[in-house]
Amino acid sequence: MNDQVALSPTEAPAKPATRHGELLAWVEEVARLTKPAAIRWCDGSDAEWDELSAMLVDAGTLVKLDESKRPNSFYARSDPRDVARVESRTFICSEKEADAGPTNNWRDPVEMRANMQNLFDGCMAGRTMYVVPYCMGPLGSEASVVGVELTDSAYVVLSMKLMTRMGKPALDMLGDDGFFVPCVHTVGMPLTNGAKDVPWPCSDEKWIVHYPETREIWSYGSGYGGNALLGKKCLALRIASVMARDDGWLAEHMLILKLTAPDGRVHYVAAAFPSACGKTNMAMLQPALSGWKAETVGDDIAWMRFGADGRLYAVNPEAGFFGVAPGTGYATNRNAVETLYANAIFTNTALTADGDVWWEGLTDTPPAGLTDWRGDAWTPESGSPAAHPNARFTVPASQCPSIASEWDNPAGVPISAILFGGRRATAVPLVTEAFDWQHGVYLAANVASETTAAAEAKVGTLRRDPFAMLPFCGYAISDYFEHWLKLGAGKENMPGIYLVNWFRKGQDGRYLWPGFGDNIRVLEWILDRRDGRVEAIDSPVGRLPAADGINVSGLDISAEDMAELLLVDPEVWEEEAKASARDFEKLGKVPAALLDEQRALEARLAG
Ligand code: SAT
Ligand code: MN
Repeated sequence: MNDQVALSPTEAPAKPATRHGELLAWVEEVARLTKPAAIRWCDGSDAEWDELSAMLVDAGTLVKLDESKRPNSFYARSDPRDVARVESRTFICSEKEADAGPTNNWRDPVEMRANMQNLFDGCMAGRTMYVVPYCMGPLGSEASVVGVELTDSAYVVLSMKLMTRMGKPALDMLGDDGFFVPCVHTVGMPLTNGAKDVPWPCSDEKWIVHYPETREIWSYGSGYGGNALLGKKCLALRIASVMARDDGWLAEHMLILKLTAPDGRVHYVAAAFPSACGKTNMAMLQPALSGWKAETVGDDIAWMRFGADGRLYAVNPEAGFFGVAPGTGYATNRNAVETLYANAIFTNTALTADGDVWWEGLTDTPPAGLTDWRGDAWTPESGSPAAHPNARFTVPASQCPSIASEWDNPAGVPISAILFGGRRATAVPLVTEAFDWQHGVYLAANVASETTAAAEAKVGTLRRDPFAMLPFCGYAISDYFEHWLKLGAGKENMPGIYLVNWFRKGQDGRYLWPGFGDNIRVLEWILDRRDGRVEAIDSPVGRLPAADGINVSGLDISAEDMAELLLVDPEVWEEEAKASARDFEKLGKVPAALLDEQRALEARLAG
């Protein structure tokens, strides 16, 4: 058993609680390479959390927040060079370059392995290597996947406890010979020759490396979010998307939401948006229409498989939320704010004078005496935000007031509709229904969004982001389209596919749609469509609500604004169609069915 006592981590016993031969041998092999001062097997216990968090407070990595305001919660300030995912440094090292496709960075796996051997040689010197077993998906479910992350970051260990089913239960599930995804992570700052540690160790050199065929992940140089918490984007999306392709299921960048209509009808929807487009807000929606109830199943990732009834069932593989803090407040997402009452880690928000956290949008006026995410005294006159735009909270999903009782159910929830969206100031209507599955795949393949701060790309430019999976698909995106097409072909019980856009602006630059809780009005239309209760109008780009199709009762919106929200301007769409065709060309190969859809769209626009 893993009976840890409160020793300093360098003294902590390296006693593994498993007889899994392959795991034991791999841990030893990685330790031989990375040369840590100690090895510690993590059990995920509260005692371990207490010990490691106290150690990180001593090291200056964490600040303990005021216990009376936010019990058992911590604040971290990252190195300013380590604040987001690094897509330019993310690699899919499939055996064949074509299998990574033109939208992923590819390197030959043999060369990359040699490179990794060099980089990782001695990279954990002076540090503890933590062995972090974790399970993506409900414990005990056959559909869940166990990963083991070896990391020299205790901040990662604590974050993994919040984000996954971590520690002993995951190790027990693995048994003596179960399958696991090996994940190796280092901050890339060995403590050699008397080097002094810093509060947020990281490296200028960053590598986020995936070997899809052998289902392995190696990550170097970053301590942040999706670069370092390898269960999330690396395993549950990039590696899982490859497993899903091979085994006939879907691993998607989607929230899962349960909706109960005033008459008691229950529907579950999944929705994909590029990072930082309000996914967490929608996952915790507070319906503005009375009588509706919305409950959260997941906010970022959905794994979907066919049930015995031929419907698609979704599970949330995660156990926590890693959400963008700025813009999250009582007005925009009360459920998120209330989830954060305790047991949370905040990274790169601002710190208040009385030991709590603050960020833009939490309250209308900032409290006096803030320290910003860089550690400097901050006032509204400072000229830069107090919280980094990609500041994050990490918190257990179970604390969410809107969590659905079935969120942890291994059977998952049956999906009625799949929504795709992005931030589009122009062109794209509030909601469009796909004519059929194949057309829906075409719509999803053409999702585009104005970029945000979640990745290093320039903020505010339009980027095509098929299925909101561009940074997360572990294989060639055209093969991924093919997988989606095949999966739904000829099946009767598939969910409807919808394109939504909460971000359309008027000529005067104003947002036309209020968004947030009022999005229930669009969801109501979608679910009424699923239940055959409302008509839709054919347009060249898909089926739209009638002019009075969206329930706007109690909403202060003009008929002109509503018309503009649903407008399909043929001239604008001719340009959109051309852009789609150009972007398809960049992919090299595109499934014939999608080229058919492209031609059909052009014909409808011309016709
Ligand atoms: O940093 S993460 O990749 O986990 C968050 C995101 O970009 O959505
Ligand atoms: Mn995401």
